[in-house]
Amino acid sequence: MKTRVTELLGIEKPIIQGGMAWVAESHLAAAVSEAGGFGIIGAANAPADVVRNYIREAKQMTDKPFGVNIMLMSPYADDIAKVVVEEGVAAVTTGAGNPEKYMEQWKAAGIKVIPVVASVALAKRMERCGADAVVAEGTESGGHIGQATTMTLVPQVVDAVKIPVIAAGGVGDGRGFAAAMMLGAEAVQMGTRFCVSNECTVHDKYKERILKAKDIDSEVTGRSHGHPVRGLRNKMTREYLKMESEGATFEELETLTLGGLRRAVVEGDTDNGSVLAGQIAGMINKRQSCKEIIDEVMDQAETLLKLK
Ligand code: TUI
Repeated sequence: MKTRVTELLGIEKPIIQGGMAWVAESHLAAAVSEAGGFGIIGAANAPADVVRNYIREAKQMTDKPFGVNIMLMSPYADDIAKVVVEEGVAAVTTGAGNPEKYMEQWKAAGIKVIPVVASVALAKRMERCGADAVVAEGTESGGHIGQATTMTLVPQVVDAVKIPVIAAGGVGDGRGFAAAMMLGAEAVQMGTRFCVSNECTVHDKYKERILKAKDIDSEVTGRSHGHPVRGLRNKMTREYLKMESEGATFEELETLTLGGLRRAVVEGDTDNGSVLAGQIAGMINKRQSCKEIIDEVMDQAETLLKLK
């Protein structure tokens, strides 16, 4: 299937892997790119040299293009903005902020720039600054989220900009893919489904938690301090929400979550750690390779869209 996004990124299938913090490292990104999609290394809060190593590792594992997601709240964002230029990555996606100040240097280096947006306003602004495409990410997503749903956000962003739109949030199979195309998207970004892939290096207990999750098992913490984050309900989210409802300060809440994602991803502590995942987790119930996932999604979508 060819779209402006497959052309832009030089990929076969219009499926992009979300730049999940702590989860999206070199093995996952390389496997998704090898399978014909677009793999992304999630820089999250990692220092620049760690990200540089991930990029070099991924280059050893695939000759296909891949990208880096820069989480703009990271204290290392400025350094990582330079690393992607030095290492010549094909594309950068950004999250949790406005990447305007970096756009000129990335464009000058020939890097495709694809900001992740949660609003029409930011999408329009990114287009004006020279973005090549945007990911319109609905509130169904895991991790740091905006307010609008994918169903409402994607068509509004499609109407507001001329650049291609990639739909994210709640897409986990060929039906979600086909629906996104109907809304005007030219690719999808999936995170949670790739998180349980064989090539994903997260702790097995993290994968098990996603595989066992039901439709309404996710919870949003952090709304009171303006950084809402979606993850699967556990001891930590219950405690967090209780403290939040009792008016706990940002600092008090931070102590509860500090290092929480590492605790879940690396140590497999899915009770006290942050098991970030999207609402689609309820539908994700099998382990597969990235190639199997991409082939299955495309096959199902092409049948539904009557392309074959
Ligand atoms: O960034 C994401 N998802 C993420 S980042 C992340 S790391 C983290 N962990 C714990 C707490 C906070 C972050 C985990 N998941 N998705 C893209 C996204 N961007 N979602 C929402 C936004 C966003 C929100 C506000 C983008 C821009 C924005 O305002 C910018 C502006 O200046 O208007």
